Amino acid sequence: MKANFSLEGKVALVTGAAYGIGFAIAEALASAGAKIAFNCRSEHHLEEALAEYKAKGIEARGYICDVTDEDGVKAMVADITRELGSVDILVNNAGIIKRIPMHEMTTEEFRQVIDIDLTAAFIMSKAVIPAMIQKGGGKIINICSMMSELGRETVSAYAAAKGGLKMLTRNIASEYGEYNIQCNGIGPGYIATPQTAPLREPQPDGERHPFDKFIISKTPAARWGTPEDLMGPAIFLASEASNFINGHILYVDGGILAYIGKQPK
Ligand code: NAP
Ligand code: GCO
Repeated sequence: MKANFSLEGKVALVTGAAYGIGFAIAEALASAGAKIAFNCRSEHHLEEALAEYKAKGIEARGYICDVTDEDGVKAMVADITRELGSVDILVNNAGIIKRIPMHEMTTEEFRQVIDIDLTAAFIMSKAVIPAMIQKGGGKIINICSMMSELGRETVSAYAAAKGGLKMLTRNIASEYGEYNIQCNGIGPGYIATPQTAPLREPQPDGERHPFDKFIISKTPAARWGTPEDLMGPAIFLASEASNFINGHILYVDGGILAYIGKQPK
């Protein structure tokens, strides 16, 4: 038996794929043969992304839809089903972070992060699971984080959401595995995207940002990841090659979680 990585004939919906990790994952799934749908909130981001997909020879369908808006999500999934076919592969990628010390964070700010990074994966998955059951299977990939396993100062809401997303992943796998639905997570390490740009901003004296140096020293690969580092893992978890993998979080972190760190000089 040969491993089958082809996504020919599949419809993939990648949330928040206007740029960053989502864009690279959508590009990867398209390269394996999938038809691509994506969403984001800003019209400006949507237009730019559509032009970028086109420049890469990808005919992606883009939708303005906030993943926390359940009615909007249902309408988008209905449009995709009508225009491309029912969703075979859902990638819950849309996410935000707020870096605020926990004792200074408002409850509203905490809830906003939980809404986008955790509750939306529930809303999105709910919207596609019935059609997957009817069709005889499907793939859901949740974009988790180092913060599904680790904490650090200022990211309490994000870590709570991404830890929750890891467990939602395991629960979807548990609840729908019998319908041939595989739900797995990808846990990216520190990836150079707009979300992490403030952590890489050079200092006024031209020195690298202290967090930038810290991450390089914490990563055995000794570099930041790129969105392209997530392409192969996404194709694998979206394809038949991973049909007996369910409820797993695949960390793509250059070795961060394996490493105790360098001793101080
Ligand atoms: P990013 O550069 O900030 O991109 C986020 C994308 O999500 C954009 O397309 C954005 O477009 C969209 N988006 C945000 N909120 C949305 C909402 N409510 N509804 C619909 N779309 C929304 O982020 P990234 O670094 O690529 O991260 C993508 C995912 O990977 C996130 O879940 C993030 O937590 C996770 N992650 C990132 C890293 C990292 O180091 N970068 C590491 C681990 C995990 P609009 O603004 O137009 O909506
Ligand atoms: C932070 C970062 C992280 C990354 C990523 C790590 O402030 O620590 O933004 O949380 O984005 O999720 O895997």
